[in-house]
Amino acid sequence: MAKTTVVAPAAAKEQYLQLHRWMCMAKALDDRMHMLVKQGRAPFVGSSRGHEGIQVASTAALGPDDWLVPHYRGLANSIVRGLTMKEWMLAVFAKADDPLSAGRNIPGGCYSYHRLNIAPVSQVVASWVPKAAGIAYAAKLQGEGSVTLCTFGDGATSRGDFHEGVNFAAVHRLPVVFVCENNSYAISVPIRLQMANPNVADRAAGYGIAGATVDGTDVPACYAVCKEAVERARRGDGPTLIDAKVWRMNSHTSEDNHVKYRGKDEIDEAAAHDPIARFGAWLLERGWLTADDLARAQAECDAEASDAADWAEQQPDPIAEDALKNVFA
Ligand SMILES: Cc1ncc(C[n+]2csc(CCOP(=O)(O)OP(=O)(O)O)c2C)c(N)n1
Repeated sequence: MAKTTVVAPAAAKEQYLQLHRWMCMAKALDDRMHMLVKQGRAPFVGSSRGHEGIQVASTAALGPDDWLVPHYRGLANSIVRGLTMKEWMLAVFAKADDPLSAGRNIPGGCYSYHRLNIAPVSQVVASWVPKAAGIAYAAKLQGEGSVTLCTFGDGATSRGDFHEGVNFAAVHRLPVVFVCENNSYAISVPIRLQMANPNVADRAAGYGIAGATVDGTDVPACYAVCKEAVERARRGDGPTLIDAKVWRMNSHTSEDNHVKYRGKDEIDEAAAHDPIARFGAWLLERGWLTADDLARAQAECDAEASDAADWAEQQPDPIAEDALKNVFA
């Protein structure tokens, strides 16, 4: 079963265009969800705007049998693995056929998707880091050859789970790539109150593993760094800790209002670091897309997201009798 589309090393034109398309899909879903929340039709959105560059690049560096353990902000990661807009919208509307959590969890908050080797997204910050190490450990013991990609925010690196997971992976030279999507906020807590050294990858030396810092809005740079890390993991040379600097363009979630703790200048600056605009300009410079192509790509994705939402909203709700299904205690 094909689990994902793989972008080969030294990605060529068509592969870069595919990365751009995935970013547009993520933006389209994100924008549509914000609209649905405002209309009272959807409950919640934890936006991935600003993170799409590192998300598509890191996930595209994986192979079809590799594993993705993303954080709750990882919509673009899941899209690269093969999540469709309709599937995402089934989850947004908590429908019976939602393949992510059968309508049980907030959109994007907690889910897994076995068909796409995505397991498991959790709201408990950093709890998935030891799980990613465990998946990689199992793969190593079973001689499977798969690599696990684990993503999290800068705030997650302050938790004990982060240390335990990365240290275990380092000691056992596990095939795992840790990507910190460093947006310099944990909800309203700025990075200066989380760590005295804002460069998360500097900690790699302390664990005895490889580390790399990359501009997370620079898609080709992210792809190169992540591809190298995946290859390192696959040949048995252990984990890599990547610090990808990004800008969170929206509030933490739709339950938050960043105007209360970020100045206007900073919010404007975050908007100026849109990885989709940056990557679009890069494609334009190469003559691989025209301005019209860029606008059309986004418009097509926006229309697909709108159709997916309208379709999903009409699908059947879960039945009451199923409320306790798969609840063990
Ligand atoms: C163990 C735990 N503590 C607190 C929270 C509340 N919480 C949810 S998201 C979040 C911020 C995490 O920030 P970061 O890891 O930087 O990721 P970001 O959301 O910025 O992408 C917090 C504190 C939680 N979900 N789990």
